[in-house]
Amino acid sequence: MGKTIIISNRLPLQINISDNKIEVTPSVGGLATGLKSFHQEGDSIWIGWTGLSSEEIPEDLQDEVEKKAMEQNCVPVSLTTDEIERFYYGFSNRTIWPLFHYFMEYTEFQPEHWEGYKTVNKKYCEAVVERLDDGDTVWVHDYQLLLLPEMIRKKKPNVTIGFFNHIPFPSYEVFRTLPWREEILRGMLGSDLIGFHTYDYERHFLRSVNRILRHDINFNSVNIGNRIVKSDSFPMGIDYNKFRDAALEHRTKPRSENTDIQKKLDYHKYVTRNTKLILSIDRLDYTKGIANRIRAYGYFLEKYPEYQEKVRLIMLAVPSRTNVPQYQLLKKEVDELVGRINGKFATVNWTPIWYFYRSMPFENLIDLYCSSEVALITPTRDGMNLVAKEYISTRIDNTGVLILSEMAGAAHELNEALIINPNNFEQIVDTIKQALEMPEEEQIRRNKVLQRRLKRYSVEKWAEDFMTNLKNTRKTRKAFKTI
Ligand code: ADQ
Repeated sequence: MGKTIIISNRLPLQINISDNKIEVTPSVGGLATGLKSFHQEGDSIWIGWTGLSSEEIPEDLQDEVEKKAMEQNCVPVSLTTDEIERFYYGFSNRTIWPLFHYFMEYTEFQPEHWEGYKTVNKKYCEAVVERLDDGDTVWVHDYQLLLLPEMIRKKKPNVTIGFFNHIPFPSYEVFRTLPWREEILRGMLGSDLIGFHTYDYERHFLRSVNRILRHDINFNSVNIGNRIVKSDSFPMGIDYNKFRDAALEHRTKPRSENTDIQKKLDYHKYVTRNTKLILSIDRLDYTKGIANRIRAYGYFLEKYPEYQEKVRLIMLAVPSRTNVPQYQLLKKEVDELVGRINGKFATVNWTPIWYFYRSMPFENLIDLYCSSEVALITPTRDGMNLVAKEYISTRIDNTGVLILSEMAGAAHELNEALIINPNNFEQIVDTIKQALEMPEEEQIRRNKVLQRRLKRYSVEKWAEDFMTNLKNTRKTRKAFKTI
């Protein structure tokens, strides 16, 4: 039994360098949590980028950064500013990201970005191969590393490789527009198992493989001649117990220990006679439908004026990919929309939208989940959407209403939420009203079912399920060889 090598664009840790001192702290993202059991308890290493360019790490500190990362079984891949520009901001976030989310008008096809993408995938490959022993299992993550499985396979033909795609896989008609479509598919097919959040993404992928590369597909297996590649859907869950326990603690702790945000929330609810809170949390990304959501909320206040001063939208947007022009434009649009709606409807006692453009500590996230009567999640496309799941898991008394876009992978599992089409303004507006007026018994009935499901298929279960299926492909491979 060999070790497991996990590879993702970013390592599950944060590195801060100040006054020539290095501080390494673990990050708490969903992926890091989900793979914790494999990574910390088992024999495994994690390979990825630290988030800092090689120019940002002083030369005399580079060995120490590596040493500190290794203490957490992490291996940093060093990237230059130019590589980050072409691989990360370029091909990953100006080609693959918009294309796979159906934003054709934002998709750039720049050969120099493609070259950068290949170069950096090769760098990751070298880092993996250097540490790879016979019998090891490799698990590659996400759209930044689509070429990596094939690169590793060429160097180590017998290794077991899994790949998980965290974003949608688009339909064949969209995917075929990519000039490097064959290379991308061949890159992915270097794996033994390819995982997607939903069955639809998997079908889109298999159809592209069949139409573009002409490989035979048998149910969920691709026959590529000398090997069989399997695909399947594994809807990623959340660390249910972590959110549940935090919400329980939030409920039982004395008021005097409340965070500043919680104190503010309580105060404003009191002053404005129990204003209901509608929560919106995302990275500031054009796929998340944030601008339309604000417009719909403004229209809601206009269409149902009886709700003015009775409701507030709390909008949390995490800065993201701020070097990419579309993200800068979106930031401007959101700032303006928030200003316009607050300017139009605000009263002395009431601001219709509270907008935070920053990341928040976990404790504050829990305050917001626990205090909001409604969560409004309206992406135009989203691989899964973990915020929807996190909101439901913190509703200890089972109240609360989730409004969720049918374009999020999570909508396939969370049918008891109020499912909307993010492009249907009237529907969003009327669903906000329906959510605010939903009887408590109905909220409880819906959320109980959702919570049972989230508890059962947690992120740990997701990781375990993927790894079990990946290891099973070894048997298939042996059987295939003996035919
Ligand atoms: P993301 O697009 O980043 O992930 P999402 O799944 O919603 O989207 O995860 C965001 C995470 O960030 C959540 O865990 C949330 O708690 C946290 N977060 C959001 N706002 C925050 C804030 N202001 N402060 C602190 N934390 C905040 C990609 C895909 C998704 C897919 C995931 C996992 O785009 O579709 O669900 O990967 O596969």
